[in-house]
Formats: sequence, C-alpha cells, structure tokens
Amino acid sequence: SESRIQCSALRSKIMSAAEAARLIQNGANVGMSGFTGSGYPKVLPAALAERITTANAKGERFRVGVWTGASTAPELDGALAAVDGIEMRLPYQSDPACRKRINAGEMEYIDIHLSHVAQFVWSGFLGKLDVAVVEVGGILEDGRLIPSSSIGNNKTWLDQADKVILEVNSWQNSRLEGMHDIYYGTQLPPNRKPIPLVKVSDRIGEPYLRCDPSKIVAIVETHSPDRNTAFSPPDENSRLIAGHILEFFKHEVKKGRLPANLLPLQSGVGNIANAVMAGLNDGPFENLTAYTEVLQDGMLEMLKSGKLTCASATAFSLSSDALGELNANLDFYHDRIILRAQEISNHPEVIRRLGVIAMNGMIEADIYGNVNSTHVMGSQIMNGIGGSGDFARNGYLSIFMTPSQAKGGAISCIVPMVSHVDHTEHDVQVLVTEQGLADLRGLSPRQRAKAVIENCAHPNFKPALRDYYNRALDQSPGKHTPHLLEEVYNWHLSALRGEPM
Ligand code: 0RQ
Repeated sequence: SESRIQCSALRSKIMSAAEAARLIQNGANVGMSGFTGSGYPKVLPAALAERITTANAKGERFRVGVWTGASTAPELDGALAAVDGIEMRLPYQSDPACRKRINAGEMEYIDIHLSHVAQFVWSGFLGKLDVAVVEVGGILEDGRLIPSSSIGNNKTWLDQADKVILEVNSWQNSRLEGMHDIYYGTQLPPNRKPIPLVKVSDRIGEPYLRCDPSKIVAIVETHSPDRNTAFSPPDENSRLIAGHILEFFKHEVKKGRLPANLLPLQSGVGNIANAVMAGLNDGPFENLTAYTEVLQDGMLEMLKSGKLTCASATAFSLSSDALGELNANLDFYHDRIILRAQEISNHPEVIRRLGVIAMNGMIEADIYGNVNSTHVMGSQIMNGIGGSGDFARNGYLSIFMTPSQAKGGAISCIVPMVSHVDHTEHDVQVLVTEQGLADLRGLSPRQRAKAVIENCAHPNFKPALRDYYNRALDQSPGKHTPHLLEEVYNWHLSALRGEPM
C-alpha cells in the first residue's frame, strides 16, 4: 500500500520483482535481509531464480553470492539453491536444498561467527558487496527505513552495497516501528570506542535504518507473511534437559554465583532451547531478562507471564500461533522487546559485560568437553555455528545441550573425540543431556572425562566410553589428555558404515 512509502520521491522506483531482478548481474554479491525465517525478501529471490533459469536455458552460467543475517526460508535459500544459483553462501543456513548442494560440493559455504560478518565486510575480507535486497516495514518521508521483523546485517548491507533493492512488506505489523535500536557508532580499529550498552533494556541508537536514497534502484511491494517455524511440544528428553538446567541454576543461586533473577539469558535455535524456556516459565525465577539472538515462542510466553521483563534480540523466530499472539498484542510487547543489528546482539564486548548465560544445542561433545555444533560425522554440514560461538566464548556461563543419543540410539552424542570442533574445551563450561549435567568448570581434562562419561553419556554407551578412557589412560603417551589416536574415530567410522557405534 502507498501509505507504507511516505517518501514521494522514491515512489518512481516501484516496480515488479521481475523488473528488479534484472538489476542484479551474474557474479554479483547480494546482501539479503533475513534471520531465522523472519524479515527476508519474499519475492525478489524467486524472480532472481527465474532469471537464472532463463540464463541457464540459453547455456549461460548465472550465479550470485548470497550473504544474509542467518538462515532464511524456502522462498530465498530454497528457491536459489533449487536452480543452482548460489556460488557462495554465508554466514549461516539451515535449508535442506542448500545443505544438499553444499555437501555435494556444488556450493561454496563460509560458516562464520555471526558477530564477525559486518566487520569482515567493512574490512573488505569478503570482497565487494554489489547489491542489497532488504525487506522493510515502510519508508519515512525523509527516506529513513522502518526495519522489519529482523535486523541481522541490514545496516551493513545498506551501507556497503552499490545498489539497494527494497521490499516493502505491508504484511509486517506497522506497530513494529520503534522496537528497533540501530547503533551507528561502531568503528574499525584503531578507532573503536566502548559500546555504551550496560543493561539489556538500554537503547543506544535510533529506531530507523539509514540509506542513501540515490542508491535505491528498485522498490518492490509485497504482502507476505514470514515463514513460521513450528515447534514440537517439549518431548521427554527436552523436559529432562530443562529440569537439569533449572536444578543447576537453583544451585548456583544458592552458592551465590548467580543473582536470584539469574543473568541475561541467551537461548539458541530448536526444540530443546524452547523447552528450557518453558521450564523457566514454570520455574521459581522472577524478573528475568534475555540478551539473545533469536526470540522464540518460549521467550514470548515468558514475556507474557511477566517472568521475563525485557528481551533484546536481532530477530523473531516464532511459530504461527506465537506470531499471531505477538501481532494481536504488539502494544504489550512493544516496549519489552528491542531488536538490534546482529553485530550488537552478538557483540563479544557486550555479552562479556552483561554476563550472559549462553544455552545452545550441539551435535556431539567429547569426553574432554570439545563441542561439535555443525558437522555430522566430521564432513557433512548441518546448519552452521551461527551465534553459538559468540555467546559461548564470551558468556558468564556457557552451556551446551543435546539428547545423549541420535538416530534412535544408533549414535552416541558423547564420543571419544569430536569429529569437528566448533567450541573447544576452553569455551565449554557445562554439558547437559537427558541423563544429567556435567559442570566442567575447574576440572582438569581427566576429571572432565569422568564427569562427562558418568553424568551425560547414555547407559548403552557408558561401558564403551569407560573402556576407551581407561585404556587411553593406560596406553596414551601423554597422560594430560589421554587418547588412543589409532582408534579415536572408530565410533564415527562405524556409524558411517551404518553399523552401531
Ligand atoms: O537430524 O532430523 O535428520 O534426524 O541433527 O538434531 O536433535 O533435532 O537438535 O534441532 O536442536 O539441532 C546442533 C543442529 C541441533 C542446532 C543443532 C541430527 C539429528 C537431527 C538436529 P534429523 P536435533 P536441534 C543461536 C545458536 C548451531 C547454531 C547455534 C544448531 C539433526 O542446535 O544448528 O547454536 N546449532 N546457534 O538426528 C548424527 C549426531 C547427531 C545427529 C544430532 N551426533 N550424529 N546426527 N543429529 N546429533 C541461533 C543462531 O545462530 C541462528
């Protein structure tokens, strides 16, 4: 609708998605909005995919680099991967078609810390950004942009790209206006200053994105909902994991190592993270806050119940029910939620200062506490590291959680040595499975191995893990972190052959 575009000078740029897609050339690097299924461009990617299909039919190769905030949706990653139109993807994806191309060696993928993306682009490490394709909620009279349901790297894309294509999505709630906080004070070294954010609720920037109007080459109007991620109701394992974490928090409060209202919470993607929030919502802690990357259903419920007083994130990641709740009661949520650029939501300095409690999922952990978040059997990418490293390395507490077994019990998620390392033993403080919790703080490698095996491994795999560890202790040339290198990956090799671990 016209009222979303208040800047009359820009109305001449309104065109169809197909016309806008013609402004993107083969080989371009395209910075797209989008973060965990919210705020991504809804129609331009499909139009670009069609342009690519037409080019391919004529025997021409047409591929682009696709940079985003994090994961997007089938309409973006799915559509472009289907036509093999992505040369290079970064920094995070979770799309099945994309994943397949990457694992087949048909698409390049750089899996980087989400807090690093903006500064890598400013520094020129990733090459030139040619085009920005950004969904917005509206355009003000003076050309400033009302952000959408995620911010991600949009500020950087708008700043760095030569050309800007905007999708103005009238489906996005107009009451989102004012919930965002865009900080324009970030610099590259040697000119950096402290980020002046000392409380979760602090606003340090402005509610709008700036964009040089002369760079705007196209405006496409849409009216499309964000993808809705459905969460399964917490299963038994998730409830047990949540229970162990709650017990641990109570213990830490009793010991005086956590305040009664804990510290700002960060919770990753997926069903377990959501279950932990549900557990906290029924738990004894009051006046909680969240300094996180994605705001899932569980956190929205905690805001509603009053358990959570304020949440800072860079994006929503809600089921359709929760999205309905948010939109129906946006007046209530408006001043309790702040959306920031991902370089701030995930900023190491801020995470360290606030003392965030980081809770993230993992694929596997080893007996010494190294964690693999990204690769199945050492070589097959699942999603990416996302923000887990930003929060784990810099948080006050860094917790990783997983069911103790995968694939119906064929695979142990506790292994002698992880097949890929995302978070080293130095960044992992607490491991949790449905079996129990291992607090690794203050333990040496040999003490950690005992805690991880005894507290976290599934009983079906405990004897084999004890046996491995005891023989390693006996035969390993070094007794600090004992290992038997000749058999350390036997578990994974068995699984790759389709045999039990
Ligand atoms: O695959 O569905 O095909 O069976 O991995 O596993 O148990 O459903 O767990 O959805 O919580 O995802 C680490 C991937 C966990 C996620 C990961 C298989 C399992 C299943 C998913 P199937 P579950 P979750 C901030 C934080 C990195 C990013 C991050 C993730 C699939 O948490 O991407 O933390 N984290 N960001 O079967 C073989 C094993 C396995 C295994 C699980 N040991 N071996 N397969 N699976 N363990 C948010 C952002 O950054 C945006």
